[in-house]
Amino acid sequence: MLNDFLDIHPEVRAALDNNQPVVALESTIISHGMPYPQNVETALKVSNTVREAGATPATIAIINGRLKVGLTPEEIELLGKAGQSVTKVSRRDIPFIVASGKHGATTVAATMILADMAGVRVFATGGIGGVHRGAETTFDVSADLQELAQTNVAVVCAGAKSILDLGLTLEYLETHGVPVIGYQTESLPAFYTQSSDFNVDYRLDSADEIAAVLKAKQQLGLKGGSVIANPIPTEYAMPKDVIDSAIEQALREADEQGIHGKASTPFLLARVCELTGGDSLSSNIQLVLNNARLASAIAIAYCA
Ligand code: PSU
Ligand code: MN
Repeated sequence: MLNDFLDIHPEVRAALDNNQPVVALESTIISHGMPYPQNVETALKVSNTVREAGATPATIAIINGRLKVGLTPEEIELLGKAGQSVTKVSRRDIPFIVASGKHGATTVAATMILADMAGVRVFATGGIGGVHRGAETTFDVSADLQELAQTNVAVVCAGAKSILDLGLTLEYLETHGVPVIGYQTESLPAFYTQSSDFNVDYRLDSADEIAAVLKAKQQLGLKGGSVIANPIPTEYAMPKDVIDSAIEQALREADEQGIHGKASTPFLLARVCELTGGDSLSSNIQLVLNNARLASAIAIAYCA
């Protein structure tokens, strides 16, 4: 065992020992990113999608103070049912949840840390945290970005939501040497929509090409992660005006109610979902499944 605090699920352990592809999945998206029961249904569906694509899923969380790489369906249900009452755990929070023996749902940053401890190199999620709009006064920059700067895990996402400042998020990633790869696109996807006003750094059109870049980065000893931005499939994308106005309203309400810190992203996600009458949730579910498929293909190519 690499680490006394770490429990790697036997199925994940076996895959890693045999150089078989593994895809990490996060748990804040379960507890804080979607409502129950869609959160649990989606998490189980994402795991199945990874399996069907030929890789082993490893959902990551903290359960009773143990760092878990690979959850049982019962553990996924527990986190989904508990929802926002589970602690949202980023890098800062990990030792507190371990020391107190509690449960924690891991953000992109914390999931990357645990994946790295276990040796899992590819991770699928919905959206990463980023530089929030208005960050020039609030300083609200997600710890996900700093983690991408230092931890060797590639994150497949659908770009970044426009609750964030996409331009500043790209600038931050550039400064910290984190490449943003567009899968079959030059435009940075904006989560609910396939494109934005910003371009990715590199467009790559196949999982093999992406895996080759990840390998080269690893072999060169360049620390840090990569962002692989995978546009939402056309049929599930949302009309730009509908999603933009819901986001504007959610941002205004967050400001009026003084929502800040770690509560900000979950508040905005939940409000956008309510304001679009659940349409944004269906898009969210589909793009996560789409990311799980691409991440599996990359993990398979990476192991080949
Ligand atoms: N963006 C989403 N869905 C999510 C999150 C972000 O579209 O569920 C979650 C992820 O777990 C991400 C976290 O790591 O929010 C970022 O939170 P913060 O902005 O507080 O760092
Ligand atoms: Mn923040």
